[in-house]
Amino acid sequence: MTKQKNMLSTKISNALNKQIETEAFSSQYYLSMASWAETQGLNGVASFLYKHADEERMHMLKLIKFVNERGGHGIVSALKQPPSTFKSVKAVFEEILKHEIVVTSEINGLVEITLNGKDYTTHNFLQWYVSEQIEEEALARQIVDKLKLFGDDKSGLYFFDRDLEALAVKMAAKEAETNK
Ligand code: OFO
Repeated sequence: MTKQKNMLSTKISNALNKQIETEAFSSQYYLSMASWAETQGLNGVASFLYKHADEERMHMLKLIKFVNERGGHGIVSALKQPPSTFKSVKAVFEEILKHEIVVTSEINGLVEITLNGKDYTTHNFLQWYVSEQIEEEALARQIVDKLKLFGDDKSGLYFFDRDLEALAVKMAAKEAETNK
């Protein structure tokens, strides 16, 4: 069989499939954090994290569809179980920041692979993820800084929870606007 023009190379297809797994894990990880936050009575934090988990799932789907459109096969793989309990809200957001920094370096690694393989279509597609990572890291950093401000103060946590509820509503509105 002759290879279709503009079809993904095996190397790039495998690398994208690895990213599909990462995005799926991110979604499960944030979902687990959301469920924990809900059991702690932190409904705003939970709403924000449920939304975040949905966004990661969307990142995964976008990749699956791209791989399939380019003649590859997006693979849904088994995932390791994320932690189910967390020390504190601050620990949750510090974990998110740490995780997003790792994801950014994986995206950068993917960009490099596409450049080396002269796959400019995939390189172009990945630019969306490059921008998304800038936003995600900045938001996580902003939230961690905010949490550092009030330490263990309970009323601080109450207002923080309310702020995150508002942020989750804003994220949902933005998503609805994009999907119109
Ligand atoms: Fe998919 O951006 Fe976070 O992980």
